[in-house]
Amino acid sequence: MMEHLYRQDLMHIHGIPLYWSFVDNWPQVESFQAMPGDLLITTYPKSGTTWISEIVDMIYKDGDTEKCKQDAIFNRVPFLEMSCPGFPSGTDQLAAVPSPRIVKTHVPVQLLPASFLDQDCKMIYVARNPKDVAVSFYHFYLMAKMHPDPGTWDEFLQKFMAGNVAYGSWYDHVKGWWEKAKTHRILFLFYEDMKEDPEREIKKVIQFLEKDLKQEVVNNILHHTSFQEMKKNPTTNYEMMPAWAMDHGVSPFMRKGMSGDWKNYFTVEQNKIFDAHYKEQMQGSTFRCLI
Ligand code: A3P
Ligand code: EST
Repeated sequence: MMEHLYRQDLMHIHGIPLYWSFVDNWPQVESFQAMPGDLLITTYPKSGTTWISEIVDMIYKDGDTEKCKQDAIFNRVPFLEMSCPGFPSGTDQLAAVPSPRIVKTHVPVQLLPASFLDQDCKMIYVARNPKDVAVSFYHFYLMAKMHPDPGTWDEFLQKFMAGNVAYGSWYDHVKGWWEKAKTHRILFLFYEDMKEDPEREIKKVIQFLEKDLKQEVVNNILHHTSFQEMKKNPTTNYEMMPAWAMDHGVSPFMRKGMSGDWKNYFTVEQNKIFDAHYKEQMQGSTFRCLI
């Protein structure tokens, strides 16, 4: 029934490859009016967006699991640039949410609606090892048929390195946001740090949001936002999305949730080429992450 939406080529919005269905609503994205109390969660896709979203929403709700379970994560934290037949647009969803809102976006920094900067909104960026991002993105392409056909893993990896995937170059994305974080209120986090010591990273978020939560509440947030819990929670695992949009039988949204899964996909040769390309792309930047 919705097959006509599937597997079409990406379009370009200000030079960035994006889903064709996002194009029509772009004027609403550009003119989006952020409010001073809005918090922006900004990531390159597959970097832990859903994870940090659930953590932040739990902090906003003082660790009340029941309140969080009242609605799907994609409604509690609307996706700014989302637009697709059969769904409310992100901008329409946000218009109905009372302040203080939590907003999700994947846009590269140069496409960020100006109002977020004008209002000096707080933002949280999460970066992840690009090798794991590529593997996760490949599986997302397979299960969410709005994406073009990814081809073989090797073909997809080449597209990823060339920035010929949704949201464009991972390298440009992290470099752009890394620079922005030097002058704006942006908490810059890493997926691998969150895996290594989630309590430490959650406490950073609590401090950044100027909240004061009891250790007992922190423990509850830790438990509720663990991969195992989020995988079985229908409000966080995306199983509330219609099956035509996401086929969890092909690959579940909550796939593995680990650091270093790339080692199961990259050949020795692919890894060598990737490392050389990474070095070339990231030279001149002070950004560092695990690869
Ligand atoms: P994998 O495909 O490697 O498993 P995003 O939310 O940005 O789309 O990112 C999705 C990735 O984050 C998936 O990675 C998913 O499994 C992982 N993820 C989601 N929740 C997580 C959690 N609580 N802990 C660790 N990883 C999580
Ligand atoms: C893209 C990135 C992301 O982090 C989350 C989502 C959730 C909603 C997805 C969208 C996406 C990609 C395009 C869709 C959309 C639901 C319908 C549309 O087909 C899969």
